[in-house]
Amino acid sequence: MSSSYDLLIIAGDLFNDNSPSQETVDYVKYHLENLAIPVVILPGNHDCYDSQSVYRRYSFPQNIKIIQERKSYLPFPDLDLTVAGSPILSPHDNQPLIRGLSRPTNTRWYIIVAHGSLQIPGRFESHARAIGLEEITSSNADYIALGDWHNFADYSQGSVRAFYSGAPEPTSLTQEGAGKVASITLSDQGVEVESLPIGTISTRSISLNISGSSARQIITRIRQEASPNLILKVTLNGMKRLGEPIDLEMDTDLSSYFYYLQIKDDSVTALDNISATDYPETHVIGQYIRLLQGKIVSAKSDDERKIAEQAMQLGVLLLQGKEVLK
Ligand SMILES: [Mn+2]
Repeated sequence: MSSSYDLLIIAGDLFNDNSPSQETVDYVKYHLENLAIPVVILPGNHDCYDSQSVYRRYSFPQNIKIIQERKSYLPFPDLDLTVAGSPILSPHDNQPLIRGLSRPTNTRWYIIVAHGSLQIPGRFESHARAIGLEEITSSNADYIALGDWHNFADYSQGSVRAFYSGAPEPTSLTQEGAGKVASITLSDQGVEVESLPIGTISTRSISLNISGSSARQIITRIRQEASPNLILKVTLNGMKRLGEPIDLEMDTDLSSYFYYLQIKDDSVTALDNISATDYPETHVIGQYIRLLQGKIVSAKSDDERKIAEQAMQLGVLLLQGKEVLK
C-alpha cells in the first residue's frame, strides 16, 4: 500500500500513553521505517510531548518526523508541500491548535495536522483542546488532518477539506465508524479524500429475550455470535425463569470467544409467590391472578400448567409496568 503514497500523517495518540512497552515501540518503529516514506507524527493528548514523552525517551528512524514545537512547519520540497501543526505539550495543554498558523508562500500544498475536538454549538461544546469550525474555514489550508475522535468524519468547511481519519480499529461499541484511514490525493483537480477500510474488528449489538430460557441456552445463543474480531454487546430482556438464577459466569470463558463482550442484563426476575390476597378483586391485576390461578389448578397436563404459570408471571409483571416482552 505504501508504494503508492508519498507521505503518512499520524494526527496524534499513536500511543495510548507515554509508557508503552519497548516491544510496542519497536513494533511501531519497525513498521513505520519499512514504509520508506516520510511519516509525520503529531503528539496527541495520550502521547503528549512532555518531559516523559515516548518521543523523547526513544529515538525514531530517520523517515519519522515528530512535531515537537508549537506552530511547526515541516517542508517537503520534493512534494512541494508543507505540513504545519502544534503538538500537545502536556495532558492539560489547551493552546490553540489551528489558530495562529498561516499558509507559507513558498509551497504549493499546505496541510495542517491538529489533535482536538471540534466545537459545534448544540452538539459538542466546551471541550478541552477545542477547535472552532471557523478556525477550519479561515485556515487557508488545502487539507486538515484531524485526530482525537475515533470515527471517520468529514468536517470540511468552505474550501478547506478537513477530516478525522478515525482510529484504525474500534475500541468500543460506539465506534462503528472506526477502522479506516483517510487517503488524500492532491492534484490539479483539487483535493480528493477517500476513506479506506483497514480495520479487522467490527462492532455489533443484539438483544435477547430470555423468557423461558435456561442459563445454558442463553450461553449457547451468545456463543453462536462468536468471533475473535467482534466487539459484541448483548442486552438481555424478558423474564428470568422461576427459581433459576441466570449465571452466565458458569461459562467462564464466554468472553474469550470475542474481541470484547459486554452483557447488559435488563431482564426481570420472576415473582415469587404471587398471592391473590395481595391484589383486590376489583383491580385488573387481581382479576388476572384469579383467572390464571383457576387455569393452573385445572390444567390437564404438566405442560399446560407450566404455560399457565408463565402466563401469570408475565401478565403480572406487564400489569405492573415492567418491560418483559421487548
Ligand atoms: Mn486524543
